[in-house]
Amino acid sequence: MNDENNEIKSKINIHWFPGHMTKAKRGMQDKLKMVDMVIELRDARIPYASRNPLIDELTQQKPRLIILTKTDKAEPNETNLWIQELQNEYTYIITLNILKDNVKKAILSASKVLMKEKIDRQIRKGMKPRAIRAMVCGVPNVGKSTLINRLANKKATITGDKPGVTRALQWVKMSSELELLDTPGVLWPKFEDEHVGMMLAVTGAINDKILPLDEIAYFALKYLKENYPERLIAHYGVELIDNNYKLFQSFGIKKGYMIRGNEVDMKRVIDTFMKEVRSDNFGKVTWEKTSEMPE
Ligand SMILES: Nc1nc2c(ncn2[C@@H]2O[C@H](COP(=O)(O)OP(=O)(O)OP(=O)(O)O)[C@@H](O)[C@H]2O)c(=O)[nH]1
Ligand SMILES: [Mg+2]
Repeated sequence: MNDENNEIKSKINIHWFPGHMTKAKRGMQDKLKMVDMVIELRDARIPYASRNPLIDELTQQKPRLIILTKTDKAEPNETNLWIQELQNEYTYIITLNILKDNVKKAILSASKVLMKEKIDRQIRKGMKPRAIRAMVCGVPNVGKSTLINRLANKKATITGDKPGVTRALQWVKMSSELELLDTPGVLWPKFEDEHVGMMLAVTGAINDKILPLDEIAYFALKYLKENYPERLIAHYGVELIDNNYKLFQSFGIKKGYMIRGNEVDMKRVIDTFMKEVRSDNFGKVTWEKTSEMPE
């Protein structure tokens, strides 16, 4: 392992399980007794790294719907391969662009399938089926609150394009059929695998304030150069030279990010590059391919 990776690992391990996540974990544990099922969101760009072992551990006993979100930002072919892979493990898994797709229809029909036995039992007893209560969980910034707002047709919870927006658990009623519990995005206290930390950092699930952002940017640049070189060329209009420091400098020159006359403002270059990486400036990018994942 080189020094660069050591640096990233130590910084992530020290700071990345803030107090509100410990509280959230306890809150989720408490509320689990009250919910019928769990809706777990994972990021379609990083389906392996955004699987949260803490959620696996907490929610084992509950029926679980897995949703790969942000499919508009991931490569469709890769997403299909991931679905095939994950179908071996889970009963119900769907993909959603939460901003555009018909989320109501998708969630309601999936929930009814997962809850069928319970609903049938209530009907047999002559009862009107009670609203399904679902806990929505997943890593920070994956789209939990956005999903709930779309289901409720209103801004019932706060959303934002950064991790750690939701701080407390909150019930939101969608209809007489479905009630949802929004939860703060949680990570887990220690990354066993440094690749996972890197993936979560690249896609914006970890607060930048605790990250060595330039290391993350070098990693992202390397991956994009290897996998989507033509998109980088098209976006920046520069030749892709081997030396990544010099390449970042050439991005800065192209964008006119200069300080003190003729020096490139590297901080601005890196910050802008990471913003572009996390939006769709380089097209649809899947950061984890099924073919490269451990068994
Ligand atoms: N492109 C795209 N953006 C999405 C999608 N789902 C959510 N977003 C965006 O992702 C950002 C984070 O959404 P939130 O709903 O706040 O995420 P969260 O999971 O509640 O995050 P925390 O509360 O911080 O854990 C927002 O800017 C959303 O607009 C999606 O399917 N596609
Ligand atoms: Mg939220």
